[in-house]
Amino acid sequence: MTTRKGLVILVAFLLATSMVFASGQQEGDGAQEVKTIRVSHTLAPESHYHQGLLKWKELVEERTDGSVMIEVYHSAQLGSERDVVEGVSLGTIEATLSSTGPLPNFTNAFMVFDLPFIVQDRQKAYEWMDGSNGQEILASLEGSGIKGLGIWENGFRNLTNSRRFVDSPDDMDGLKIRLMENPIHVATFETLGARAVPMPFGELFTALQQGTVDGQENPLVIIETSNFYEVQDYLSLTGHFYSPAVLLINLDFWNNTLNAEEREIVSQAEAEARTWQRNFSIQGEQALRTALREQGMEIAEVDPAEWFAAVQPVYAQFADQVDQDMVESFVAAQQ
Ligand code: EAX
Repeated sequence: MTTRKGLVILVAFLLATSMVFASGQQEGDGAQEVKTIRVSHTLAPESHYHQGLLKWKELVEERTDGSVMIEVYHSAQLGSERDVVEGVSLGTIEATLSSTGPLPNFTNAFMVFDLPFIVQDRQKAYEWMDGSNGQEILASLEGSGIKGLGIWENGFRNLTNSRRFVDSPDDMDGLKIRLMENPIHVATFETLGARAVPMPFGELFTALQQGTVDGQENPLVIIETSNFYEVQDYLSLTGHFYSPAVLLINLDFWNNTLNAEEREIVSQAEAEARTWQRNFSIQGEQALRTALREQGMEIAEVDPAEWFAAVQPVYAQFADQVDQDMVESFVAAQQ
């Protein structure tokens, strides 16, 4: 109740400020026009998403002398990933950093990343994502009114649950696992024998706490910063999906509100913040294992080859929806 009320007040406030901003623009009083990028994400302020976006904000505001300002909204304050990506497409919000979870609603191009165990060498995967293939995948959103700025990191996803120590795929049988609302993710867990429950991230902590689901899967940084260890005793280091985080901005805002010089600065800052964010993410990993163990989680190291073998059918299942040339290219780039 209170959160919903808070959200209504926040939305009203945002509408009011954008109206003031719009009328200021119309008056053309000669004052420097400030362009604001509101960027939304679902994670906690301590997360790699938030810290990376703060880096982007710092670089952009400094280099544009404050003519472009970035406001970062965390913890799904402005909505779920699905709603906010839709908002960026419509232009009701300027930008978001989102997982690939909701992107199949717009384009099949990102589904290559959703395949289990597709990333085997993270550094080589970064190079591929930053190169022409990544650009082509990002450009597939333009028909939906979205400019993809770059592919950041969510991370390797690991399984947690409250019921039992899960070491091999056989242990999955019947576990109710929350997944992103993504067809490949759902199919992968069904293949493993789990009961897949797609759900927005914002509802997940409560669902775990109330036992609506037994488990979930996310990178360690999220398991830690979203306090999932409080309601999940078992962690399996499956690393079954590599989850990119895609920085998206409304295409019309990009083309028509920002000028060429600002676009250049915003892009350059994006590339630097992306590298910074990936490093931040990698550097945190070892400490996160220790921290989660200290919080009482029992950790299964698992044999990734055994899990990879168990989910093979998913590749055939989605062969006609995922661009096979992209899959081959991505795999070959990591040899
Ligand atoms: O993008 O929904 C999820 O589990 C995602 O990992 C999270 O929202 C960050």
